[in-house]
Amino acid sequence: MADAAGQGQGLESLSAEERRFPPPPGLAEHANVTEATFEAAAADDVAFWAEQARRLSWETEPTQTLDWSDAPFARWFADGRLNAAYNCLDRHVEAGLGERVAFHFEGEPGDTRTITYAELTAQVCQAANALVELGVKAGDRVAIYMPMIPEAAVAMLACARIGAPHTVVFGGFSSDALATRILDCGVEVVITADGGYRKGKASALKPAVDEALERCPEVRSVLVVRRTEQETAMTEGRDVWWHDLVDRQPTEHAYEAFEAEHPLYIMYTSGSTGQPKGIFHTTGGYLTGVAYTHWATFDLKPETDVFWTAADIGWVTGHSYLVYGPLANGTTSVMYEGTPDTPHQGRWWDVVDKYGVTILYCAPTAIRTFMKWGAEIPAKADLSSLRLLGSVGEPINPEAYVWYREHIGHDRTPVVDTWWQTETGMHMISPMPGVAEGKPGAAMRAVPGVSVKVVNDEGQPVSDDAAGYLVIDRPWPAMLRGIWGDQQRYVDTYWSRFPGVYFAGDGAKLDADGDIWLLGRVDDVMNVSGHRMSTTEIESSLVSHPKVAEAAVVGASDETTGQAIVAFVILRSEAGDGGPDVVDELRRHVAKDIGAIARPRQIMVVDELPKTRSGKIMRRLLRDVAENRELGDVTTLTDSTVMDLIKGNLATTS
Ligand code: 6R9
Repeated sequence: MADAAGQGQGLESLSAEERRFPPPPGLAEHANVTEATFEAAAADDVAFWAEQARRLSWETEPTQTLDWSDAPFARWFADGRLNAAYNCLDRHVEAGLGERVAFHFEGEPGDTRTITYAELTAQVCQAANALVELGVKAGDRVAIYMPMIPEAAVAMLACARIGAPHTVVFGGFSSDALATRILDCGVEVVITADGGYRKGKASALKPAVDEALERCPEVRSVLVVRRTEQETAMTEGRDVWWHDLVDRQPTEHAYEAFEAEHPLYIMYTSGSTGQPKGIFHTTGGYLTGVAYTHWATFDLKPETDVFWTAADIGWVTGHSYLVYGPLANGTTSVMYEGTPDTPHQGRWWDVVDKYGVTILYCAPTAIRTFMKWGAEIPAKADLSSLRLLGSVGEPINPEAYVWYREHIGHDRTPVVDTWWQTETGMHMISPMPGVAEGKPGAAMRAVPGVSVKVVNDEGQPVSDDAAGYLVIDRPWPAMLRGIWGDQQRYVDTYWSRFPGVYFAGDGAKLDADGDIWLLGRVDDVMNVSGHRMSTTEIESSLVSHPKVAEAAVVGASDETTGQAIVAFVILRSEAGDGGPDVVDELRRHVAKDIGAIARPRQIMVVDELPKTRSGKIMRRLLRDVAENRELGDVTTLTDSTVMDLIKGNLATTS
């Protein structure tokens, strides 16, 4: 377990954390979730979820709740039928909420759009009709590669409406990453844009699609939103402008209800091996899980709250808490296109002020960046509308938690640290703001209806204050239904380490109150700015460069990004010393191959890598080097002088 503690926060510093923040009285009094909720859920979790499913509008009400007879393949609400887009849109309009704002969109250059539920419904119907015209049928997969603009959400919901599972590929990923995903799930239609705005500039997206499609002959149509109006090459017979095709469609579309287990989307995520995994989610259970947790964790009051998830739609957080959860609950949300420091470092706080944001949900890496920029920046804006703050994506260090609460929440707002994964689909561990006495750095306890444990190597529950592995020992409605095209890998990855329970890949510990503290990944997955990156995937990319013989990648702790990518490479002998620019060349190669977020912070050229006798690279030692620490135990190395060599090497190259 040394690795579990090493990747996250030190156990000692956590145990010393004694600050406590009880819920503000007003919030506790009207809280959506109380102790009684936990008791009811614990008494009968299946009945609890059956009740939560009633938040949705079903064409055919389910009579079955959970079928776990073919574990670990779950079926939830299997005989129920529903349409996800209807649940997010039309039903609110039918209930008289058509004029409620669904999205306040803020573009990076300052352009804005206010979209009501009635307008969003009409736009989604038009896009659904357009997809039908392109020949998309229920069950066909559609890739979405878009900037953060309303059409991204419209595209997702249009797919959901016609039962075509979408796979959203983060716009920061490379053409190669896009091609791999298109090929893996057999996409025939891609929705994209000419470009988006980032850091004050129009940044093109369409050329990456063109490049990807050279490898994907099965793709027959590309639907292109005009956002930046930059020069864009269009391939005759394949590419069509959104405004040409979608805008002329009728604003009504008769939806069909699908089985609860109909696939809703596929989201690729890094695992501990090179190949990204296509995590797939289905309709009824997922929507139940995200609608419930969005309401419970954020103590949502949809009539009055203005909710802002400051995450990209290309990640699961954007799926569950920017699109499906908030819209299922009839929430008013903010969607922001750009970076936090464009045109100035106070942009987020201006957005909060302008729209009266009441709940802000973002990643610790953003909070640490704001800390670095200084508290005087948020102090200039009026943040008095905020009543609740959320954190997601990586462990939040106590200092960042307290700074967030103090300088953004002005000591009035609870902070909810939500632990979950692409695979879990919904929040799994989080304080419930009306009952929890917040502890900086702790994700606290499982949300109502969810059951987690911390176990040792043998799968036995650990005693208080000991570190172990986080497992989930009961199925939950928004759980992944598998890995697209590779169900054996699903069983092997998640259900084999500890038989019968779901292994999350995270280290955790329980404190004396039974509260859970997350300690970071225990596998070869790094967490860079809240994004999951696989060490193996980056190693493979480096090794694919003709000058590289061998590579080892580690996540070194980084003050801002949580972890940073540090690579050690051995060059091929024919490459000589690689030339003066070899490091730059390799960094660019990885960025091109996977995406800019995968570009290593540092690459060190070495002659040897530390390996165990069984040939496993000892990343722990490399992490020591990357973090400038004294070396840990080197006795399992084949050759213990290797580390001296590496350190000698670095002394001469740095
Ligand atoms: C939602 C999301 C999942 C991994 C997960 C864990 C880390 C997420 C966390 C957290 C500590 C939290 N993680 N939330 N660690 N505290 N509140 O981030 O999904 O991209 O799949 O990443 O992120 O290591 O296993 P995903």
